[in-house]
Amino acid sequence: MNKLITIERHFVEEQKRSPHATGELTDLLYDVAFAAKLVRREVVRAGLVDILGMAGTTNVQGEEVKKLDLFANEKIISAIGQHGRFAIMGSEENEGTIVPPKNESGKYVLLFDPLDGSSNIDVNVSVGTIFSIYRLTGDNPQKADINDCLQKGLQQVAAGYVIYGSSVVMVYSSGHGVHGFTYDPTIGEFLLSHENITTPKRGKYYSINEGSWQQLHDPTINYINYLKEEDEETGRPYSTRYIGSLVADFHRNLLTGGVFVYPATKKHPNGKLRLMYEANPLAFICEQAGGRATDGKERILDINPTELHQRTPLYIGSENDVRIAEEFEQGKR
Ligand code: AHM
Ligand code: MG
Repeated sequence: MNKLITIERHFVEEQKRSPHATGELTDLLYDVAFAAKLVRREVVRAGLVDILGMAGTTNVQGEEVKKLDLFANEKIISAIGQHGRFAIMGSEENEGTIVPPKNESGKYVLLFDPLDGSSNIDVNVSVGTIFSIYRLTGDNPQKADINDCLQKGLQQVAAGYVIYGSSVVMVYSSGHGVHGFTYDPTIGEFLLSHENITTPKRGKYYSINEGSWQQLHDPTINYINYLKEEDEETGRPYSTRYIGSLVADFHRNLLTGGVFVYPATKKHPNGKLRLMYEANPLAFICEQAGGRATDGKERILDINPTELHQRTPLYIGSENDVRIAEEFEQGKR
């Protein structure tokens, strides 16, 4: 029988690999996994919304039913905030930063997208939580402010995501490879299912919202047309796969190889996706798995952020595919 390794055990083993580790990162990753279980509990009941009550109404217990993304946001803030391990947090659902009640000892920053893929929430299609962890820039948690949140992606100490799909999977990296855990609801544990994920150098899928074709700039159009050309040697044409939940599209491409593109468009000059909540954490994971992530000109992890909710164009996935996308974007092809 295969050895069962829980996520907690894995965090502890990872910690032993860093001689100066204090165990704090292990604790806060465990907090994130715990919060994911709370969100999962609600997501799997989403189909019961007709019985339990629509968002904005009152359910049979007389409680107000919350929209799932707002529910996830509140759960994560309260589950994670209560231990005081994070001095400051930022969520895609909150305009400003969040200071947890017990912030006297936390040395870390948490940025997260509580439930990504909002258009898929009500139709039983996979959605996800994305998170990103940084160290405070100073050593006084009481002085933590927005500048602690506005660090380059390269400064992340850990990042990951949870997919609520046909099974629930948590993928994370603390800088020593990428590892995936599948939730076993019968024992309430995330179990190691994907150790040391590496992404193929070249993929077979491309993921873009082609409905916005008229809004695309020429370099992007040329790149997508290139992926559709027939060429046996380079494995083209690629197949299209687009779920519309970034986490799910990214996860599939990570495992099978491929490129996800949300470019700058005529309507959205900076793209749609958020640098701090979506692009940076996934870029960290992707690079750790041997992939690449860019805005077309600059490596995502090198971008100097200026705003919490800053948007960025995103090309992410298999190294060779992203390199070719960059060549198109930079007019080299
Ligand atoms: P959200 O944070 O409101 O859910 O938006 C982000 C989502 C991503 O999950 C997905 O990749 C993208 O929006 C899809 O956008 P579009 O509908 O424009 O293709
Ligand atoms: Mg999102």
